Amino acid sequence: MADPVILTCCPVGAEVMRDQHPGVPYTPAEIAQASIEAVRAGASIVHLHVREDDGMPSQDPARFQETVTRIRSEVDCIIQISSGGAVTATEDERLAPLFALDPAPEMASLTMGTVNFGDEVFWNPPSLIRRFAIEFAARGIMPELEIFEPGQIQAALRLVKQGVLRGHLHFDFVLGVPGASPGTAQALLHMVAQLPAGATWTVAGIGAAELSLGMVAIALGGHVRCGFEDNVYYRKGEQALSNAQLVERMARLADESNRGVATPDQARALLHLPPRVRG
Ligand code: KMH
Ligand code: ZN
Repeated sequence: MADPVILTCCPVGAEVMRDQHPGVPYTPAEIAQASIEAVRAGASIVHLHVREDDGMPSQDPARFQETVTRIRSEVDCIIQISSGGAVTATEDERLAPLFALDPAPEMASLTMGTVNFGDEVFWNPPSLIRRFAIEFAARGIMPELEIFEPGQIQAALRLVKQGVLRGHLHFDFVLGVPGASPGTAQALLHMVAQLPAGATWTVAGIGAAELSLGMVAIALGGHVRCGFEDNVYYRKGEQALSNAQLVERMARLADESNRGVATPDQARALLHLPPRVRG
């Protein structure tokens, strides 16, 4: 039987605002509550961004700390801090929560290259990636290698060859960002085919691709990310009730496909993380 599906919930990103969905969580309490509900619905990883109270994107370590502490007080899950932040964040701002969080998080995202991001540019030159990878390793933080374009897989494999990235490799294919790789099965298959043996992967489809690529990933043996960072719709024209509702649907699909969902400890084992609870 195939491995259980690791569901990641991304309850809020840096872009989607309340004018697009009134339930987008902004405060640490709101983001923590959405995360807790998502974990109870089957997510074993929470990919975390924070906002200011007015919804502006933030990398404020204190807001991350409060959010993580609130989540930890209710549920066990793997916390994955965003080191991507918003396109406007500086390198130091993006790293700040990783330096400050106590204990260090188990995971953080690490994007493997610069990519067009709608009308913006998400800036990730090789020097930034290398610096982030070294800082992660120094703190025992496992990177989720975020891939927006196929060449970024080669950038990751180059860092493996150079010894900068070590240990188990876990990729996240973010597909369907306007102006970047499309949210299609063909794009996903093209990327999965380039992974080295033993690597694990997740797909984060943007908008309607969250559901379609989630189903493809479940069928292929991959893992799935869903949540308001990527998509606020349950179906065309109908907003999702909550992040948890999106996770619940993916958990049902994983069950129907005879894979089921991974518990946090099963996810740790599949990702070669130590079997322990940290921040
Ligand atoms: N908000 C995007 C510019 C990540 O979390 O690492 C970057 C992003 C990636 O969301
Ligand atoms: Zn993110």
